[in-house]
Amino acid sequence: MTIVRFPGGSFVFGKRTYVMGVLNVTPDSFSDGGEWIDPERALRHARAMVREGADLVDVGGESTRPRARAVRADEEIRRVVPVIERLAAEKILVSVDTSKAAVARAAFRAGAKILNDVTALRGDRAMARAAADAGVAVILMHMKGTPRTMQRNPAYGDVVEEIIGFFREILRNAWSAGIERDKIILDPGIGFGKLPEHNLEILRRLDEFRALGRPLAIGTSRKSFIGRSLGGRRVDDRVSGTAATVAAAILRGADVVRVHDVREMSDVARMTDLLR
Ligand code: HH2
Repeated sequence: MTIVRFPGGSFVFGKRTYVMGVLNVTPDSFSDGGEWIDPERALRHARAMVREGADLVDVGGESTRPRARAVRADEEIRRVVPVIERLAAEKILVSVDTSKAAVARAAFRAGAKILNDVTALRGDRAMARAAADAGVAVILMHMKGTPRTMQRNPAYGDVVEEIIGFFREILRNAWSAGIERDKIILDPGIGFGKLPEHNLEILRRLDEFRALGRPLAIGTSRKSFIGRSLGGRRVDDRVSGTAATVAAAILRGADVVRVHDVREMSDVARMTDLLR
């Protein structure tokens, strides 16, 4: 059992899988862009995800898909903070999906208890300090390149070994920046600078990341490698493919699954937990 504490609570990993519902308050996210940009709709959707089994809601105000438009910190804050404040007031556990320290600080003040940083603290030099000061739990994700460049022919020797090496360095850097090791959750970053075969390899060998001694999060939900693997399924037709990846990831040791289709994936997680 591994305990990861955040202000006011903790995750107890090892007993069951935590379901993280995605809430993109953006006009341009790859699967739900524009759907939740209105704060009232975003709140209704977040509450519905919690009713359907989400343990926490991951609120993001900037799309990370390739070629997404960069968003200024003030705009990102304007999108996410009102939603986080309301969710926190309703005692809903919130993570903030951002790589900007100013946005993270504003989100923590509004009540977010977890940082989800797809740049693993490398996007903004002030980020580690912001997370350490707030005492939040942090999800650190692997990405090769930047969202702008990551899908230009990503190449690896051994993709799993390379990501494990990256995590070892990130853990050292986070620790020297004042973030306690036992606050950290690692995520191999499905789709971030990876070809479909890299994503499949990571999922097949997910158990190897256990050697790092930290809980694992994984985000496969509706991603394009699922569409490609199934002969060109569109983004709204990848639920079953997502379910297969969620089940496989849990059987190989995933602790947190980041998903859009919370009702379906909570069932998959509960059922797979019983089979693990
Ligand atoms: N994937 C996305 C965004 N954030 N965070 C973690 N920890 N792991 C992931 O795999 C991950 C993530 C991309 O998905 P989405 O938020 O739906 O799309 P967009 O970045 O276009 O908003």
